Amino acid sequence: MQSFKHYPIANRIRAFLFSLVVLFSSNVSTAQIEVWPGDASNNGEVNNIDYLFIWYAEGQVGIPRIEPGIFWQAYPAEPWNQNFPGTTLDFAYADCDGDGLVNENNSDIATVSSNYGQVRDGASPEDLPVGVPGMNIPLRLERTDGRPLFEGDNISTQLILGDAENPVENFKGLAFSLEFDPEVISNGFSTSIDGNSWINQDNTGVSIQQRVVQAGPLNERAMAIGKPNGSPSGFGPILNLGIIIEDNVISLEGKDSITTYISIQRAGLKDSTFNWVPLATDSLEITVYNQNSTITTSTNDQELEQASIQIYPNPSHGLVQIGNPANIQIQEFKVFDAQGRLVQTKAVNEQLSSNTWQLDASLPDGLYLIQTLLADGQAIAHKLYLDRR
Ligand SMILES: [Ca+2]
Ligand SMILES: [Ca+2]
Repeated sequence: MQSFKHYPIANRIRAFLFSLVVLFSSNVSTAQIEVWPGDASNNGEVNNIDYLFIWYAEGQVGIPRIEPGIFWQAYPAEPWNQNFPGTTLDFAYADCDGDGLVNENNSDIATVSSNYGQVRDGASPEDLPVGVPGMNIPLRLERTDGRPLFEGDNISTQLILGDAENPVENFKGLAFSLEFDPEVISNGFSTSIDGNSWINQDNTGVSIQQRVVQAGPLNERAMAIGKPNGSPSGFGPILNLGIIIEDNVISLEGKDSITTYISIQRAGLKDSTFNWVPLATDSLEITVYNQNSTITTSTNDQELEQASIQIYPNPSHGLVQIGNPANIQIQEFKVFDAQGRLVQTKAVNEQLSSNTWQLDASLPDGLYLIQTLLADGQAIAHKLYLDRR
């Protein structure tokens, strides 16, 4: 029975002797370090950038912590004496759970997620280089559908990283935040890796971590995308992002449209040398049209005329109804597509009080401009959204 009590002391003596052996058998310092679980970059805060450090150190093996654990506190640890390239940062910091192995499938990644947003005294934000458009690797969201947007609509987008002029070499990880107005854009983004993307042509898998946090009046979707087991080169789409417009956008009331932006902030790209690569980011502009009002592009002078000539319903299933209570003499209607091409004309030979006509069946769904030419030579314009669904 006595002997059981002695085992822990024997273990401690053994650990002490081991550390003496390590101390005298190598020239490098074995001074203990302090690991704050989740802060793999050891800059004092836990955020999406820490995922990149873990993915980079994937598979590294070192000394397990005497006291493993994942609470937000300092844990003493033996340094592994292997650093991230070009830094004095020990891989031991990336072993968030202290089991002696950096592995995204043990709890190292989960520890970043559970301690996300924690900050300790003396934290200093990562210094991310900012790129110049046309000179550095671009990072932007691009819509894959061109149609006008209304409340409740889904927007299909792709995240584009790199282009032919500025391709990505030896990609290891990307961290960035999407900032958006929560009154217009829902938190419910959907994300999927494009199966044909250059980022997974090596078939070693792509890791994604993301979470939504509030950032003042805006919301922030912090994202991290990494390749723990590969470092592909290429350019173009890497991620499909589905974005949802809120059903009820209060600020749209009484207006024809509002414009909002999804901006890319705090973007950092790591390559296989572990350097930060500058990124040139761009915002995605989104215009949401009001389904309940006539959408016009009028100048002030035209507003009276437009008030007396209505084009409805909007969106239209193909049938255009003309409201003309003041019996203004109309000469002709011209229909232009969103690129400004004339796609249909409709002559009117008599005074029109109320009439209907069909948009050409060949016209695809989308936004059109209906120009009404009056007998007195004036032209007025209405936007009309064609949706045959
Ligand atoms: Ca950190
Ligand atoms: Ca670990």
